[in-house]
Amino acid sequence: TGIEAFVRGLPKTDLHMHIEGSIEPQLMLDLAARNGLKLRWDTAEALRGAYRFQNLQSFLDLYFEGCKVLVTERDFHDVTRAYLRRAHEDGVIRAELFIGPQSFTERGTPIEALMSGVLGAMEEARREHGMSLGLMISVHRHRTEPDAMAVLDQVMPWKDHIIGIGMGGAEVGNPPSKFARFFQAARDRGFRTTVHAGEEGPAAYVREALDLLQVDRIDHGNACLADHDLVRELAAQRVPLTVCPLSNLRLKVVSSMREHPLKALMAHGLHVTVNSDDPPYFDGYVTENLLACRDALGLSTEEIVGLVRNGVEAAFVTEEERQALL
Ligand code: ES4
Ligand code: ZN
Repeated sequence: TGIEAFVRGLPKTDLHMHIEGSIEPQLMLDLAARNGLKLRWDTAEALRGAYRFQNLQSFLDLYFEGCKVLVTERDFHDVTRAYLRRAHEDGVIRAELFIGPQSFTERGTPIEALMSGVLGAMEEARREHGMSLGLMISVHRHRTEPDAMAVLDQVMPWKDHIIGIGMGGAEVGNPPSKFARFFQAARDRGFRTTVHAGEEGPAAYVREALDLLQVDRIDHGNACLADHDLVRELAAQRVPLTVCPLSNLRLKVVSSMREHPLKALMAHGLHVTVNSDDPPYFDGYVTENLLACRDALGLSTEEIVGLVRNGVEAAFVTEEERQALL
């Protein structure tokens, strides 16, 4: 339709996506075969059919199972290349990619294989598609703070190829405060920071992210609406929220797209961006996320353009590069 082509054609950002959550089902089967691994599904349709979740944990269980197919440098290269090609076709001009090394290093994959594969594919996409790209290292909040510190140490040889540090994983019971020293260390080493907060967790976790971790962005952030003082501060400081509407739907953070708080967040003057999170698992890249919001919430063309522009403003780029993207 007209609006679909219009949204796909808009130069967009994807600031909240996980490389290991971007493996399309057929690629997962191909990588499993290549590595001599047996999956519980033998067709792409059967695997896609398993992408039905009750909550964040039920998703994480399947997602960490899927991570097992990423073993060699070539695997990390191929999955990153596939995402970037698809995002480029979707009209993404700037992507910031999370990878969580702990899922792979715990099984003996050397950090070098992971970093070389991902960074090599990113360099190719810059050259072939003209994309602007940044890599962010994400740690797991359901593991310990010393584990996170070890990741920070492991990736320091690639410091100049990493734009930021983030954190995901099982949110409830693992508040930002558990990682205060880790985020201080990340900031001391010159990284931008972001943290998943207020996805399943309460507004208090978003508050901790802002005050204790002093992050530059909040990933998700939906729950902030329960705390009016917090909303005021987030708006006044223009802290970007990387919202992922279809992720929220599929993980039952919202019961339907019509209940999604995107418009409420926008109405409070928050710096809202729309992102894909884990596209095949949640059945949508950035365009589908924007269109789902438009259909359910009645976004105007101006509101869609505003959300897309917010993404460019929230990107971890120099002012010079931001001007070039606008
Ligand atoms: C997540 Cl560790 C991780 N990866 C992908 N998506 C996520 N959502 C919350 N934590
Ligand atoms: Zn995420």
